[in-house]
Amino acid sequence: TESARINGREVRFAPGETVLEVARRAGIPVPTLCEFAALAHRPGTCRMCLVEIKAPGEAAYSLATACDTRMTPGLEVETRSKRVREARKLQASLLFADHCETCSACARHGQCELQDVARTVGLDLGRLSGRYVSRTAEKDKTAALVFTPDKCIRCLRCVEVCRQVHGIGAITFEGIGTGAAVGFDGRPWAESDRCIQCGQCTLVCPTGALDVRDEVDRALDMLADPEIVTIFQLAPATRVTLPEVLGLAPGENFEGRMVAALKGLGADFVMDTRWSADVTILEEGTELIERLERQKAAGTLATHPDTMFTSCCPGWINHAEKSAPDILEHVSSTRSPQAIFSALAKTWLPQSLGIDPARIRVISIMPCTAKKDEALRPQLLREGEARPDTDLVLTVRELARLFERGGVDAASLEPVPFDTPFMTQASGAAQLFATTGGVMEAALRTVAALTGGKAPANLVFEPVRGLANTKEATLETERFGVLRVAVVYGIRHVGPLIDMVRNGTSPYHFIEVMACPGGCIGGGGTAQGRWRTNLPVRQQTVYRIDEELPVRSSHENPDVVRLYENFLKKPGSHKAHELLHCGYTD
Ligand code: HC1
Ligand code: SF4
Repeated sequence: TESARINGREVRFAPGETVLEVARRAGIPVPTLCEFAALAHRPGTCRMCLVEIKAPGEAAYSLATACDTRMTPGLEVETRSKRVREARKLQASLLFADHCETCSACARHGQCELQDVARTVGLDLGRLSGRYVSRTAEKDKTAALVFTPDKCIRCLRCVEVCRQVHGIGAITFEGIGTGAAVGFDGRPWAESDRCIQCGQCTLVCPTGALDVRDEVDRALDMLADPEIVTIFQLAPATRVTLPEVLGLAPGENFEGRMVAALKGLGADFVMDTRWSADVTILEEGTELIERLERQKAAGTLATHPDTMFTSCCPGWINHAEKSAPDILEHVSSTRSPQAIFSALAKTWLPQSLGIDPARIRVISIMPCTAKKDEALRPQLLREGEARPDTDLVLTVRELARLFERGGVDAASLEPVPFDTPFMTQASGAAQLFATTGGVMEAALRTVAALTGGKAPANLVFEPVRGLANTKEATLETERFGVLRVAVVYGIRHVGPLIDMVRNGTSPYHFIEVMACPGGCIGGGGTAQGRWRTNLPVRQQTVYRIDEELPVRSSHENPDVVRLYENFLKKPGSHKAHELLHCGYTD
């Protein structure tokens, strides 16, 4: 290593390291905005990380950006001189001069990186205040997301996350001069032929420029209406991702407190999407076994598997429809657990409890932005119904706002169990849905049981666990021989698998695809400003909940067995197809 000095203190560094990296390691703060270490992103557009540098032999210090200036032997760096402080202040005021002045109405207010930097440098708006000319007053909205151009500081983190995670490049840099901002190929966002609505961009955006569409007031309206029966469903990943949104450490299962808080706000029923995840496994597992039977009969089972993809991630479905419609015939027709829950909450539940279905509103709480988009799919509309089965989807971030606006402090409440007896009991397998590999592990448990397969004694399928982008496993079965499966997240990593299926070389019988890093625990509706950092803890919490549940496999969930006995007859039945399956747009 070499040596240099920051603020007169000796620091060691390896060749190639930047001034910013060395300063950070030494615990010396340097404000940044556009830089994003987890994406190795340092476009140098915000100029907030200004420092003074002086190389050996130079007479005077000069200003430089720490993020893209390499440390060199003997370099003298000053991070807090008057000149540095004034330069940063000026830089921050220039950013604010080009930013709409509506902080108090912004969802990021109080948690905005631009505000944080302003406070750090001691921003003084001075003569630049009040002169902002709006780029466009229009917000660009989709069913799930909102882009406010006036809040874009051109850091390009969103462009990078879309490229690196999905390889899609749905977000582009557009316009020139003060009119420049990110955009969507020059079209309205809703018309993008690439964006999958996963919301990863909203997790890395430092300001409120890219965010989820806020529908909290719709939920409050429903809760306040005495004519309406509100039924909440809580997705598997919500209970492990809410703590961070509330500013707490991850690692705890918050479901009991979520139930308590929603009950406190007047929810009529609080139920569990994990229950319908178990139903999903029965439907999807049956579909898979039927496919395998056909291949067995045709003699292609081992040589040319007819690969089936999972269908519960709407980000993945949006991608398949937009960019690979020819493989839709390989996508399971089973609806997602969200959609299955809602279909049954509007049919089986009211029939069993004697409630008028027209009074019911299903509000689903999701870690996901794309679920808002999924809820509006025309393929999910029951015949003769004008209203979608899922009436409203709130992300975990909106749930925290619902608690705030409703005046409940979820963290301080005593946990309360879900409402019984309907649609709440869940297996450990259903909890696993929250993480990459979880849908597959849940399916393997049930498929093994139904086909004479060799499942591990503890039911833990290690090869599909963990946070690798692509995983593979095999299952030996009596009925079908060896089944090969793959698990992938990040649309970028599904490309090679799609190609194999297309050209007939896929060795896999079943492939799980989730769009977001780590699966839903990394969903676009979870905590901002913590991109990928806490995925291992969130995932371990999911595994722990699975182990603690008395029933570990979907087909052994007594509440699901009852559903089939009393209503659907058997998985894959006519009624099950009508309510729990769907087609796609190609
Ligand atoms: Fe997911 Fe799913 S696991 S898609 O990630 O299949 O959002 O949590 O609810 O529907 O169950 C999300 C999570 C969620 C569905 C289930
Ligand atoms: Fe939504 Fe989960 Fe898919 Fe992300 S991985 S788009 S959170 S369903």
